[in-house]
Amino acid sequence: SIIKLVGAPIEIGTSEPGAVMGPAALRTAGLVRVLQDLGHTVHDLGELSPDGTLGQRTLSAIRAWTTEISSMVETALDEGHLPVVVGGDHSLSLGSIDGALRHCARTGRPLFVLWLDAHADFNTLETSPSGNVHGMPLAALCGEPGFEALFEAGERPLLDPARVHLFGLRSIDAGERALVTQRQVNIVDMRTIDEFGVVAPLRRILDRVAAANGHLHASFDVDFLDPTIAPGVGTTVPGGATFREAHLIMEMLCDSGLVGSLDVVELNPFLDERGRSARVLVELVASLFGRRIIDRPTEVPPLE
Ligand code: DIR
Ligand code: MN
Ligand code: MN
Ligand code: MN
Repeated sequence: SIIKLVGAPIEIGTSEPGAVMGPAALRTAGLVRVLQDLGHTVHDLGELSPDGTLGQRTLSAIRAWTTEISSMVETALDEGHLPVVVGGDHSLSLGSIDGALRHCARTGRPLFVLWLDAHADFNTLETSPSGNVHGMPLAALCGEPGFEALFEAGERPLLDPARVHLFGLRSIDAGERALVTQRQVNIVDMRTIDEFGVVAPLRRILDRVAAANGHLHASFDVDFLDPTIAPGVGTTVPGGATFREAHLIMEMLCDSGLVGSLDVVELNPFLDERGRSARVLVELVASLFGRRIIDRPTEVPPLE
């Protein structure tokens, strides 16, 4: 399928300026070229810039982004393409997941979300200690009250929290901790990864999505990675995924063939070290889209 790439340079959802430069840094690091070199057709839709949002830091400005990203993603999926939204802060997932939900409501396939992130992003306006919307998108998408201002008026499809899989969690606020438990969000936290590695827990998630013939939306927050390999993000948390763990995850996602839409969010080039994080992200996206060292044999041949 054709990759529909769009930049969403939004930073209204965060208090750390710089995410607005994320899409430009990913392009500079070779994102489009790498995908083309893998044989993909990439339709680069450039950067979104919704009317009336310039300089605005309000919920209604975020709604303008949500609406625009949602319709772009929905249309791309309806046309059989694979939308990739690069940010920009994590509030852009309000739009990408809303669009995927609308598409899935029509096809009847269940939407699953793989949220690769140090954080749960399940705060509400009430539980959030920071007030930053990038820490709230999952709660809003799952229909927690108080988020009406973030979406167009009228009915919208809601995300089922039981189909959300947090992966790599290692920082959670007290209020959202209670909420994710109550809503039965699925969690593979860093302790689980330390005990079992990434393969077994991810395999279970992928098996579940495949068994349900689901659409998998992957949302990759840069802070999922360890700050030593990806310092270019506003909210680093120690103890993140290694390059090899993240790389293996991307290869498994590729092999599964299940990922139908993708976000790459929270890259902050202003905090990066000479483009390091951007380059790491491009490498990881390349693996997700089919770069491999050698083809895997279906069975490992016995040693002589
Ligand atoms: C924190 C940070 N939980 C908040 N969240 C971040 O502000 O709600 N998410 N950085 O990626
Ligand atoms: Mn996040
Ligand atoms: Mn549609
Ligand atoms: Mn995060």
